[in-house]
Amino acid sequence: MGTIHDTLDIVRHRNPGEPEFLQAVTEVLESIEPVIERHKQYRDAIILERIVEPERVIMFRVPWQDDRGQYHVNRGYRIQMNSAIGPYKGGLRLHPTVSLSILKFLAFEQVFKNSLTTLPMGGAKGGSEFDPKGKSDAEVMRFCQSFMTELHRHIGPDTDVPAGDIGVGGREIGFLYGQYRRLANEFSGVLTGKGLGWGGSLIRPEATGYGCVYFAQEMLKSRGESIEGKVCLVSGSGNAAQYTIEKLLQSGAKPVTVSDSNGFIHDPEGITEEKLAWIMNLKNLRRGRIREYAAKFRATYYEGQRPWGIACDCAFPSATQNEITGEDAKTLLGNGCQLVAEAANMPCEPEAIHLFLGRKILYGPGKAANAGGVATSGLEMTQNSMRLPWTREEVDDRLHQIMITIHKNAFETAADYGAPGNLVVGANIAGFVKVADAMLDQGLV
Ligand code: NDP
Ligand code: 2IT
Repeated sequence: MGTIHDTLDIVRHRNPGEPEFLQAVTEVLESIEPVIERHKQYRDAIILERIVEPERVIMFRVPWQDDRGQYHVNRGYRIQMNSAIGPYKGGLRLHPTVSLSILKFLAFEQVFKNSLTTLPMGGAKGGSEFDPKGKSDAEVMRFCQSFMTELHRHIGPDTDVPAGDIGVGGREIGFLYGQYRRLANEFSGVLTGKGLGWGGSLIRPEATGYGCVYFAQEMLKSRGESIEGKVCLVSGSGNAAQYTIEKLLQSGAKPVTVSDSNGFIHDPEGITEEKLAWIMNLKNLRRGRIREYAAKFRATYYEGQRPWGIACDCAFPSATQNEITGEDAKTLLGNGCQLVAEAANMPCEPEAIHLFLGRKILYGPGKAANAGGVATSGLEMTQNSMRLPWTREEVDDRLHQIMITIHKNAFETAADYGAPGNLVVGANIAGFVKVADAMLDQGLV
């Protein structure tokens, strides 16, 4: 009872057809074995069996009408995974690939990530398989209003605080917030990623990317190196990717790729601030495809491919889950890549992680490396509670400090448990212990 093997069997049996959830649970459970062996109280209290079971799964119908008057129905979800250390917290994803499995993996990861941030936040995730691509603003608004019409009864500023993720940015958070405010008749910090004029925090848009580069700098520092001059591959071209590139540029690194779900561009001269501003306009306002970059600037577009075949020093996967396969990892290693920092959630397949750890390159798992986004959401919640906004510098300093602390905690925990330099072990154990101890303190929850 209470062992890793038993728990994985239960998860497999209880969640058929959920490969991503099983993948995330397996990665965490296998790496926290030393802590389960060292602490009998976790085994006695079957903490593992409890922590892999969501506290609550909400699934609901989202009917909406398109601009031609036709009716549609999508499925909405909110996975409230664990609230032992704070209100549920985590993003909403709108993407055709969304499924129960994907949202459960994301909610599970979020529990440990949020624990690492040092802030009091539980873990959750939600969304829908609704595809915002090709929809008008009015259609997206009607979808968001319908989604929130059901979701509002399950969330609250001290209960569950959603935010953005793939397909959910400032526009969608605005529509969702407006509908919540009408239904609840309250103006509160129930969502994060809000507009600056109505409760949002400075630096929240930048936070995931900036935080990931801060984390990468700490990883490099542990080997007496710096990011300056490093050739970097970035995948994706959304929120996480854009601000990863911005901070890389500010730090003197050379980002040379960017991608979307259709392909990637390689710009050997480097993506500059001007080119980045153009990408932001393309993706955030015109909502176009990244292939247009190659027509505008001197660069090569590779249709249907991912950027991992380009020679680099560092890689920043910033698009989606399982975007670096074992084969990609071999190519990256063969080309001399020495750092992988995950701005996306679970972008590396297990085989890739295995290869990176085996070769002892610097590997920063998402729940540590991309925790800056949710950490700054936590700072937005703090400012909302105080009804007092902080300056850009204050939020950025706090974000930077949090990323330094997460790295230190993961690094030291890894060494403490006999796996020096292994930030998978370090992040998973450090994130787990805080939540597990809270669950022990609170009785059978
Ligand atoms: P965005 O919607 O802003 O951007 C997503 C980007 O990834 C787009 O370029 C998109 O391409 C690409 N993409 C999405 N799905 C796929 C796919 N199946 N295959 C290939 N490319 C894909 O989302 P974010 O930047 O916010 O999210 C990116 C990653 O970062 C996700 O893993 C997310 O969970 C993670 N993350 C985000 C945080 C945040 O605060 N936003 C915080 C922490 C992690 P296209 O334009 O073609 O759709
Ligand atoms: O994966 C993530 O951490 C996010 N999408 C951000 C969640 C949040 O609540 O800010």
